[in-house]
Amino acid sequence: RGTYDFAEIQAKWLPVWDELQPFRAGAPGDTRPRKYILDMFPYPSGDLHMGHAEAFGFGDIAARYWRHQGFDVLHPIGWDSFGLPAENAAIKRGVDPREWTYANIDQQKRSFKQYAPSFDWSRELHTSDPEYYKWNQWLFLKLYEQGIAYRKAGLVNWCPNDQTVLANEQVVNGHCERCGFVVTKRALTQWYFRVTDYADRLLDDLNQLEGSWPTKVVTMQRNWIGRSAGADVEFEIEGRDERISVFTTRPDTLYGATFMVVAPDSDLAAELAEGASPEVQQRFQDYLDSVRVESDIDRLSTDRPKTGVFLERYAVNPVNGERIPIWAADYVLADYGHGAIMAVPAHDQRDLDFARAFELPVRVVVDTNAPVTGVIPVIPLDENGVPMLPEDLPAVDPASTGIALTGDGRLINSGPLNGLSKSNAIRRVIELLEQRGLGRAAKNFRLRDWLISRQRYWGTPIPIIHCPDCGEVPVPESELPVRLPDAAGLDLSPKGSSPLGAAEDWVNVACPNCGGAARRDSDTMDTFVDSSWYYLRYLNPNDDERAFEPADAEKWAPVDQYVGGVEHAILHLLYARFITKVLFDLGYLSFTEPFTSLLNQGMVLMDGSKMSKSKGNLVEFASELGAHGADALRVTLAFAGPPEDDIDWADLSPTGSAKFLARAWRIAGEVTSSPDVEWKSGDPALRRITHRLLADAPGLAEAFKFNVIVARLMELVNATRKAIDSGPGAGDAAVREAAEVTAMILDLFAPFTAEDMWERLGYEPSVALVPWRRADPALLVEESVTAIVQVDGKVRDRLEVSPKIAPDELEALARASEAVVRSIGEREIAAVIVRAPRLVNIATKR
Ligand code: ANZ
Ligand code: ZN
Repeated sequence: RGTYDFAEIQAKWLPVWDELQPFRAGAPGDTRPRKYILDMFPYPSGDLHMGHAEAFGFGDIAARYWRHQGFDVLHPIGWDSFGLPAENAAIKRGVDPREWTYANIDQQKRSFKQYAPSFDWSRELHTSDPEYYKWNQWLFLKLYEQGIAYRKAGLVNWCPNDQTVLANEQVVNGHCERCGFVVTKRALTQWYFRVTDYADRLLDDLNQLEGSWPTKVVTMQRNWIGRSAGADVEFEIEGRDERISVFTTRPDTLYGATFMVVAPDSDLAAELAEGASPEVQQRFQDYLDSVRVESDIDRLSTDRPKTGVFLERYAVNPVNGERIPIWAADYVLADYGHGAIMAVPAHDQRDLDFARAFELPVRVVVDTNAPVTGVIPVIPLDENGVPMLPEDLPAVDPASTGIALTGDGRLINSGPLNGLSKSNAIRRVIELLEQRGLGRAAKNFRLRDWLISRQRYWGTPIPIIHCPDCGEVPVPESELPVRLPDAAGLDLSPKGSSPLGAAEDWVNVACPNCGGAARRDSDTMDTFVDSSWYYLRYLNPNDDERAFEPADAEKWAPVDQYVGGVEHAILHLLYARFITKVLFDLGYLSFTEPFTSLLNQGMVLMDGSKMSKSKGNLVEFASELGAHGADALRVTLAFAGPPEDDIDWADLSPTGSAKFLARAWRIAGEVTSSPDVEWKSGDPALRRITHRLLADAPGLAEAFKFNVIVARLMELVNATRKAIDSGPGAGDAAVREAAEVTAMILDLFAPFTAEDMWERLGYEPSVALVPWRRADPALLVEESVTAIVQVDGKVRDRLEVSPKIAPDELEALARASEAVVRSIGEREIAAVIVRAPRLVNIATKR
């Protein structure tokens, strides 16, 4: 019988799988329906860690499950191998980023081979291969043709430590996502993708994903895109020909606008300041210098003292002709809305803080004490606890309380709007503004265009040539890829301009247009460009004619199940959704969302905190793999809890999992019946457990309740053990059936053990391709017990009932029994005693 030795089993089956290639997808002529199961590809920094083990374990459960359900499953793997960390590590260690990266890939690959997710290795890709990044460049050119890729000068987020620009998405609470340094602003000409053109669609299409994506992720995307509805209102400016537009979500409060604020770092502020006195101009300049180094988060914070400069200019309120002062203040951002606001201090907290700091007038225009239909007003109580009448309510004066009135109510001090509720007033004032050509309904997004230029070496070169005569000239498609020059001889240390600029042989080229001396764009692309479409490249990663074949996309995409970390809830997923929509618009795809269903795995913690080298609590994947084997690790991670939850490695027991696997494996070796045994002859009790698992596991797997399936497998293995030791014995057909089903389902979690069990049960590899056994409905009905019905102490009937039957239900059945009715005849029933589920005793009057 042997003893269970995971190392031996691993060594035995790896070469067999390499030979058989059971996980190769898309064989010609394969008529099975298709599924695309994708894990977010790893970043090759160091070896795999427990987080990878968990995430890729879950992805593999899904892939294996769908194969058993009869699908041709595409489950590929590749490496997100460009990017800053490789470059920084390379700088630190003085090695070539390419060598460092590919050495890490080799190591991760070796670990993956041991861990054995059911990848189709023939589709492996690396984004840092010219064969891959050529198509990033192709994509860039497509976007450029469409005007979706464009260059503009502007203030960009700048990390002074990494010496590179950052996308808004890479600035976390004002700090660099990667190194934690405070992000500042810098004026640079950069490449952008016009993701804002897609803002409405990116938002609206989230509705389709609701229910199949985690709610949290959908909400985070919604907030990030941040659509708000309101109005643009135009203000005349004294001494200026053109009006100034402001965006407001509360046009109903227009009569309460008592001043205007412009962003100090906007062109508008600079222009308005020009007309001011020299002292004010100086004050403005000083203020601007201080604002430039502030983060947006700080600027928008409500609990900071308000600062600003009066520009000695006035605007005219379009509805009442009132003259209002114009200030420059940092709490208004240059790149949101129009970079200017109408300030309504009575009803906006930041405006109120500002008005109180600079003694500007506060005018209440919404009576928030007045009841509004559909809104239940909170009626304040007086000191005796008696509800106060509206006329007794204390006057709420934001100027003295310092609390802005942001709620609903009835409009006051607002001419034609008086008496209207907030929403009606918004509608009415927009009508009035539209009639007079002074404004219109408008919406705004928090989302900004995607800044994709990076001043770093290890990325995809931007395929543009700058010619002194022709300007920006795209590299002709036939000349792609623009290969990254060797790092040797280049100074990779961050300095604010791309290291590629110093690669003289590379950067100096003839203009494709006029042949004159020109220079290549020396920036590289944000690596999120690489990952925005990689799911399409897996369809044929060796295609050197095109990025992907639309017919393949039609066959396989969108991805049916995407698995990865919640840290990608915004950036990567938003960009992939965006690029998918662009490719749809260009006619390459027939769908608009890349990932139909998303699973975010939780984190693997150690003693309650995130594992990290610095905390010294890193559980090394390689050593765990060596100690317990792939199967025990995978079972442990799957059994630890719902996949979405964080798990603490310290609480888990890979040795417990190994014991369970050994028990299952031994059973397969003890079965004495042959594969052609008659299933029906087997022990019904054990068969019921087996078939209930067969019936329940699909629903559990599709709801990601993997831990429940493992628990049920443990139950089945225990029941099988019992049947062998103290039941019908190892030769019973039900024992064989249970062992076969155990092997088939165990393949989701412990592929090596499952394959070995399968062989011990007398079959050829691979268990991974065994079609799901159908549960026999006859074995799914609940067990029944026999209830005895007595009339006056004599047994009159026997009923087959559920062991869980309720007493009144049992009584009703007993009273309805023909034999019982006959025996009672004309007599009257005196009493009924029910002992569910076994006995009903009916006594009659005699
Ligand atoms: C007047 C007003 C009255 C406002 C009121 C609010 C309440 P969201 O929802 O985030 O879109 N705003 C507009 N542009 C701004 C900018 N560039 N920087 C900072 N704030 C700006 O917010 C829209 C509201 O934020 C706008 O509506 C405007 O203030 C302010 F009782 O206008 B509101
Ligand atoms: Zn030229």
